[in-house]
Amino acid sequence: MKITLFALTACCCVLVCSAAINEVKSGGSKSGDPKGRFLSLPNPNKCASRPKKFQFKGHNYFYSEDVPALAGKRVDWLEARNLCREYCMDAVSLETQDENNLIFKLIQENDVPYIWTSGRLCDFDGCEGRKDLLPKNLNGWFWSANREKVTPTNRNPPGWGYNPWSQTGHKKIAQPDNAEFDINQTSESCLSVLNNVYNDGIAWHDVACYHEKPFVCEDSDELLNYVAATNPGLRL
Ligand SMILES: [Ca+2]
Repeated sequence: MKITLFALTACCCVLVCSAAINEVKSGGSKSGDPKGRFLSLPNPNKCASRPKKFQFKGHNYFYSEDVPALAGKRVDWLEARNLCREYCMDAVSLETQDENNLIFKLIQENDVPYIWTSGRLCDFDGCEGRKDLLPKNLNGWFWSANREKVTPTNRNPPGWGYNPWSQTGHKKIAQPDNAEFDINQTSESCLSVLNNVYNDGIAWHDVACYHEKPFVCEDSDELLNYVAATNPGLRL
């Protein structure tokens, strides 16, 4: 069974294993993952019993602290994705204002300090030469769970009444500001929602991917379809 996985730059249709590995090989080695790790494959039994803490538009979600197996875990960005992916989910992608509001509400009501999302800066192998991604701080962001582009960071996304990126941060300028690069040359390539860390309310920030945070997982259509097709009769 084949499913489709797109690198942001190249459209390829290959077996899920090799696609997942290729994606991380291209995205991993020079993308702030010095450990050279790969994306995890889904575990069919975990997919079937995945936590379904809340739903939105046909997708299930959970906050890692609400799941006994994950409570207390603070992990880097790739590990957050991988822990979600074992459940046929991925770190959350916030493509619409309604979905973003839902996650902001979860953060507010549970006094969550910050979470990882699937948001990623396309600054790894395969991203160079893409004029449409320049300048990177405005046009280089995408949701890695589904490769959908993020609206240019200095604009309200279409249909939104606000810009979800914080207008301040470490350098007292609008996000993304790649602030850590000035401190230790580590790029802020991953998208976190922070809860009032800079007295700025709940808002998006670019953050270096090695920081350890809790996370929100969201159903991955791609992984659910793959596991459904390769495990006939499994109830997902
Ligand atoms: Ca930042």
